Order: sequence, then C-alpha cells, then structure tokens
Amino acid sequence: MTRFKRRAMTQTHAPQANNAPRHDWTLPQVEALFELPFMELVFQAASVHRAGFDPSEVQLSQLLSVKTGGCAENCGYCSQSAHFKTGLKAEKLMDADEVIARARAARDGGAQRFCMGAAWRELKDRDLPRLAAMIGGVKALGLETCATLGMLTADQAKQLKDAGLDYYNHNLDTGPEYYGDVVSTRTYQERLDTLAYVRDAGMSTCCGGIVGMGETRRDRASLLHQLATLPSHPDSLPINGLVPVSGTPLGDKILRDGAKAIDSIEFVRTIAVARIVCPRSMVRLSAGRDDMSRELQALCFLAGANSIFVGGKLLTTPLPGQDEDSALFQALDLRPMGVGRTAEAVAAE
Ligand code: SAM
Ligand code: DTB
Ligand code: SF4
Repeated sequence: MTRFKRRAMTQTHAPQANNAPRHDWTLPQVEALFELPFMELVFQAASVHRAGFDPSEVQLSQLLSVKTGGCAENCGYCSQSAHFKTGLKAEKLMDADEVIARARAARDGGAQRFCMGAAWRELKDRDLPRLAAMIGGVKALGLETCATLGMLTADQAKQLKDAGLDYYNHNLDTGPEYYGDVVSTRTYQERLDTLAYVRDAGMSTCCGGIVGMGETRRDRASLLHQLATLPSHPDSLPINGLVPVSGTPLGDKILRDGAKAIDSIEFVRTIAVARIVCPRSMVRLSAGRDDMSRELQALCFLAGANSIFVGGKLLTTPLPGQDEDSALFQALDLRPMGVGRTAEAVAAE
C-alpha cells in the first residue's frame, strides 16, 4: 500500500492580523509558503482572499494588441520578438478610432478594464499623441484604462497619466536569478525603474510574471518575493502560464520535450502564495487560461485569483470565449466584480 508522506504543519509567516500588506517578506519565508501542505496553503490563501475581497467577484479585463510584432527585445517566450521566427506578421500602431471602437465592444461584452498592448522595447515620444487620443477615448467610455508599452521615462509616465491612463502593466517576469535565462536586451533594474516612474506619476501598477518557463520553485518564490517587497504592492498582479510559442527558445523547449509547462498543482500554489504575500492585489489568472480545465480555474479562484482576461484573445494567443466564461461563472456562482465600482473602490472597502 502506498504510504502518504506526512508533512509538518509548520506555522508560517501569515499576513498580519488586520490583513495589512507586509513589505518585509524574506525569500525563505516565501519559499516556506510554497512548502506548506497543499490544503493548508490553499486554506490560508482563501482566508486572506475573503478578508480583503468578496470571493464570488472576479474582475474582467480585455486586452488589445494595438501594435503587434517586430519587437526589438529578445524575451525568450514571446511571439512578438523580432529575434525569433514565429510566423507573426508585424503591424503598425493602430488608429485611435479603431481602438476606441474595439474598447466599446469590450465594454458592451462586460469588460471593466481595457488594456492596450504594444510590442515595443520602449515608448517613443512620437507615438505619444496617438496613444493619448486612444487612452482619452477609452476612458470616456467609462472603462478603466491600462497600457503596456515597454520601458518608460519619468516624463512619459506623467504624460500617460495626464492622458487618463489608470494602470500601467510592466512585468518582472521571473526572479532576478533566472532572469538572464529569459531575456538579455533589458535588465531587471530597468524594469524596476519603469515601475518606479509609473508609481511616481500616480498611476496604478500592474506587475507580475510568467511561470512554466523552466524556472525552479525557488525562482517562482523569488519573483513573488520581489513583488511583495516593492515600495507598494502591484495593484494588479498577473500570473501568466507560459503559452509555448513555436519558434521561441522557451516555447520550443517545452514543445520539443512534450512536457507541460508547469504542473497544475504547482500553478495553484503560485497563485495561493501570490494571494498571501500581496493580500490586497488583484491576482490575475492571465496567459495560459485557455489550456486550463474548469476545475483548475476553480482551484485558482479558491486560492485567491480574482481577476481574468476575457474576450477570446490575449495579444496574439487565444483565450476562452465569452460563452465559455459565462458558463464557467454560472457553474462556479461567480460574478463580474463590482459592476459600477472600480477595482480600487472594491479593494478599499
Ligand atoms: N512589450 C511590452 C512588455 O514586454 O512590457 C508589453 C507587451 S508583453 C507581450 C506583456 C507580457 O506578456 C510580458 O511581460 C509577459 O509576461 C507576457 N507574455 C508574453 N508572451 C507570453 C507567452 N507566450 N506566455 C505567457 N506570457 C506571455
Ligand atoms: C500580462 O501579464 N499578461 C498579458 C498582459 N499582461 C499584457 C499579456 C499576455 C500575453 C500572452 C501572449 C500573447 O497573447 O501574445
Ligand atoms: Fe517585446 Fe514585450 Fe514581447 Fe518582450 S514581451 S519581446 S518586450 S513584446
């Protein structure tokens, strides 16, 4: 008969009694959370989730790639890097009117936030006027605005804020130790600098990473440790599961080995630890959701995920469609977050 391994129910470094975010997490403490017995970890994470949020509410964001492909960076997972042959056709920056029309459709489909993504290493000043027109137009529809445009200067961050940008997405992607295996054209410190400009300009931050790139558990803990010790926790914390794209070094490795990018239970552990170390962040189940079963998504919501991308497509890779997500919400008795309330208002309640 199989003997089940007994693991100690060690006391971990749970959040403070009032659920106030802590910024003094150490890497060993974050690693210790990963090591908890699974049921204990999910229970702790679900308790933290309930203390800060209504667990039946999930925030819905929709993405649009406003400038696709031809990117100068060499992020080893990305379909849009000009360094790899992925078969993706590079396109120019979209017109503001077309973006606004797509945002209106997203709003009418139930999205609360609209995120505009560009395959740029960094934002160029010459593109700012068109982006400002897009952002202003999307905001006028009553949507929260988000953009992810690569590195920014302090001045560009202020201009985006003035144009009406609520959130800026800029991911750390992985822990500093594994970072060099993922990308070499931009440093970890440059990512941290852009995040600082975004915070200083008064915008909310959206910052997370990718799992399933061949990193170790320690690398995942290290990513979450970085996020939990930022001067302020990310307002949105996307956890992307690697979508293996043929032609990219990291995608090809997974496709060649025929392995799953990451074990499902380990993915749930990552969500749970993110929820515990960043108790007020909106933890977003991001890329990779298309390949997840309903049961796995349910476990992620139980473990504290409370935000998803919707609308059938991320930037270049697929997502479940509206019908599938509606059926999932119905089956799990979930509802879109705070219709009529912003994510910040919900978090502040
Ligand atoms: N170029 C900008 C940048 O890198 O900041 C914005 C767009 S970029 C595509 C946004 C994020 O998408 C990346 O930081 C990465 O975390 C995620 N991403 C890109 N390709 C992915 C893939 N194949 N699987 C999972 N996540 C991916
Ligand atoms: C984030 O962390 N995930 C989103 C959003 N921020 C911009 C992007 C996921 C992209 C997945 C790959 C693709 O569709 O090209
Ligand atoms: Fe460019 Fe962003 Fe893709 Fe990196 S993740 S190659 S910066 S589009």
